[in-house]
This record gives sequence, C-alpha cells and structure tokens, in this order.
Amino acid sequence: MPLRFPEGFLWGMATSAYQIEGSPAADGKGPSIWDSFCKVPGNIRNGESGDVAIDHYHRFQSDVALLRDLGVEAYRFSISWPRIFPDGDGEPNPAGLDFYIRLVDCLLEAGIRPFATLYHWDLPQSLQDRFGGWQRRETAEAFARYAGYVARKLSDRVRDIITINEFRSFVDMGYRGVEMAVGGRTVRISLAPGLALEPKALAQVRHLALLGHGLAVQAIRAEGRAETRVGPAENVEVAVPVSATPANIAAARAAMRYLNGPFLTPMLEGAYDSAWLAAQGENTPEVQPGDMEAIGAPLDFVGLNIYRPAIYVMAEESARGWQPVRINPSHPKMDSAWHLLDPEALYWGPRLVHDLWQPEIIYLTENGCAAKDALGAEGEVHDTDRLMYLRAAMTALHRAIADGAPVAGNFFWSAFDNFEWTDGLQRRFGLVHVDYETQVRTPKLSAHWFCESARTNSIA
Ligand code: IFM
Repeated sequence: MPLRFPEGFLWGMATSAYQIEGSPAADGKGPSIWDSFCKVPGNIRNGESGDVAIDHYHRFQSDVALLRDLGVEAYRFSISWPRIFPDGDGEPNPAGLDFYIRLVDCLLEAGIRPFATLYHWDLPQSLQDRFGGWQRRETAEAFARYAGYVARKLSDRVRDIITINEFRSFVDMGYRGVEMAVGGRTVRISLAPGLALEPKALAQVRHLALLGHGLAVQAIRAEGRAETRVGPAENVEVAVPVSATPANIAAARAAMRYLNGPFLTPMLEGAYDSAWLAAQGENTPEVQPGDMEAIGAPLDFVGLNIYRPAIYVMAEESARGWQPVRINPSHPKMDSAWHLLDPEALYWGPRLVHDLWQPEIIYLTENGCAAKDALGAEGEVHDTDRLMYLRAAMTALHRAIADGAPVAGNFFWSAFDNFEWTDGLQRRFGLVHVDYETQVRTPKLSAHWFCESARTNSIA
C-alpha cells in the first residue's frame, strides 16, 4: 500500500537567489557579501562563485516550465535583497523588483504556488561596509523596510513569505566560523562575511538577526495584504531519542528546546529560555525594550529545514533530564561532511516541534542531500542514493503527520544543482542535473520519482 499524504499536502522544491541566479550586476543590482566573499582566493573550492551559477536570471521561464512538467506544486525561491535595494536601504531599484514579478507571474501561470524567502544570506555589501552587517541594529531595521516594501509590491501575487533562512548557519558560520572534522582532519568552515567574532559579539549578532525577523514580520503585517502568511525557515536542531521510550522522548523534547535556545525557542516563546541564558554566562545579548515582543510576533507557519539529527539523546536523572549520546565514527553519511544519515530526524523534528510549541502549520522548507551525480551513456542520471534518502525521509515525515504534526508541505532541496556556498559547484543537491558548461538541465531519477509521488500524493 503506498503511503498517501493528506489532501492538499504540497509537493515542493526550493532554491535560493545567489545559488542559482547568476548575473550579479544585472539591471542595477548592488553587490552582496557573497559577491565579495567569492572573490577572495581560498574561500571557495576551485575558486568558483555564483557569478553564473545556473543562469536562472536569464532562463527562469524554461526553468519554471520544467518545474511544471515535473508536477511541482509549490516553489520556494529567495529574493536577492541587493537587487531590490542595491544599497541595502534607501532608493529601491524597480528593475530588480520587476525580475521577481516576472518570475512569480510565470509560476502562477504554471499553476505553481510561490513561497518567497526574503533573506537567504546575500546581504547587500553596503550594509556590511556601513554597519558590519548584522552586528548592528541598523541592518535589522533596514531588513524590515525591505520586507515591508516587498510585501507591499508582491503580496498581491505571493501569499507565503519566509523572512530569514537558517539563522544558525549564516550567523554562526558567517560571524564566527565552525570547526568540522572532514576526512580525518579538522577544518574551519566560514561563510560570508567570514568574520571571527568573540562570543559576546556573536551573541549580539544572533539577537539582531532574530530582531530583523521580528521587525520584518511586523512590517509585512503592516504593509502586505491581509491574507499574507509569514514565517521563518530555521535549520532546527533535532534531537533523536535513542529509543522511543516515554523517558527518552521527554529527554529529546527538553534537549530540542534547549538546543534551539538561540533562535527557534525565543521566536516561538517570545523569550529566551532561562536555562539556556544562564549557560551563556556573560555572553548574553543586550536586549532593548520591545525586542522580545517583535521576536515573538505571532507566525502563520514555522518552516523547518531538516537534513539530519543534531544529536542522539537519552534520559538522565538530572535537572535538565537528558544526556547526549556519542555518535559512532562509523555512522553512515550522505555526500557532505556534515550530513549524518538518519531519516528519523524527519520524524522527530516536526513531531517534537509540534509537542513543544503547537504551531498551526509546519512546512519542511528544506530537505535533501548531495550526491555524486554524473550523466550516464544515454544522458541519464541514476541518483539511487538520493532516491533512497528521499524515500526514507518522506516515510518518516509521513509518520510524523500520522502522529499529529501539522506538516502541510515539503520543499526538496534543491530543484536544480547549484552553487553550494564554500563547496562550490560540484556538490550537487539538485533533483535536476545541470551541466555548468552548456547549462543543459536533465531531470535525475529522483526528479522522475518526485513527479510520480506528487501526482499520486504518495511515496512512489
Ligand atoms: O545549500 C544549502 C542551503 O542554502 C541552505 N540549507 C542547506 C543547503 C545544503 O547545504
């Protein structure tokens, strides 16, 4: 028996502006921190950049036609802030907005529901130069003005707006960098703008990114159409219980609330968790009156990006009630150093978010994996490992829905192969293969699987 999803469940795919568009200076666009970061030798594998990427800026019509042919019901894309405000603030650039109007109209004509993300990391360089990016309140305020402007201009066409993508990734990896074990050695991974702040300053950046989100929600409510729906997309830290005993499930719940202390917990509770705050010692953010009210502004949905478990936990006789379980070095991974394989994350993530905060609607705003995809002799791409991953992930998600998690749709990362940040162009996440020399698109086996699954609203 195929596992069928609830009626109306959205089968979607996702991308982001810098990763696919190319054309970094077209039609009045200002530079972003990613344009600058990629120019520094050594920052990106093979010295690559998103300068061309998959040239979606010029090919969006045929790309949307392909998505339609694959049966995509909803498409999550991001708007490049420096296309709309080349300077980050001040005078908008009508040509930049026009690109997104044309894209959205094309999606609507194809019967695809657009979900627009306002910030997927390509901060206007001008805000980095003037304010150190998200280190200063001025950037959060400029973000709210940009959000309000986009809502005013686009909410007649786009009903679903996502404020910020993956707070934890762009803040922690952009303003501190993280150490990661890769192939037996420790490497430091850094995203744009590539800073290495002290813990206290980093705590403030986290807070101001949250504030940007909250002020943007308020601006969208004030300037967008009444039916506009808004939420964040966070790469939630998922705690998987080592076994589903009541004690271990309670431990995983407590661990999730704590581990998401910097971002999701305050957004959904309107306050920082006191145990998490206490653990930060003197490295707590400076909070001004009104900040927490904005940060906790009511949401219409919660977007979760889930690829893997953050930790495994078991119950512990202690005040906090949980302990992490060491991950075995032989634990299988997908084709990214960070991508621990366990589809259970797709069950426990939505399930525990639902237990903890009862959001009305959850979207899986990203899930997917990289794979070593190459064209076969007949021009086919047999990404059997991705197929295995996606099937298993959707089976776990189906179980979460059956157990009450209100997941209304899933967006596979990614629609197309694209520029995978510091990993460059060769780390392929797409369901559609892209030949970067010729820009030819080829749906992979996983795209055909998607098509059948979406058509039948079940796991094919
Ligand atoms: O490519 C990224 C995306 O931009 C944010 N989420 C994770 C993806 C895969 O690493």
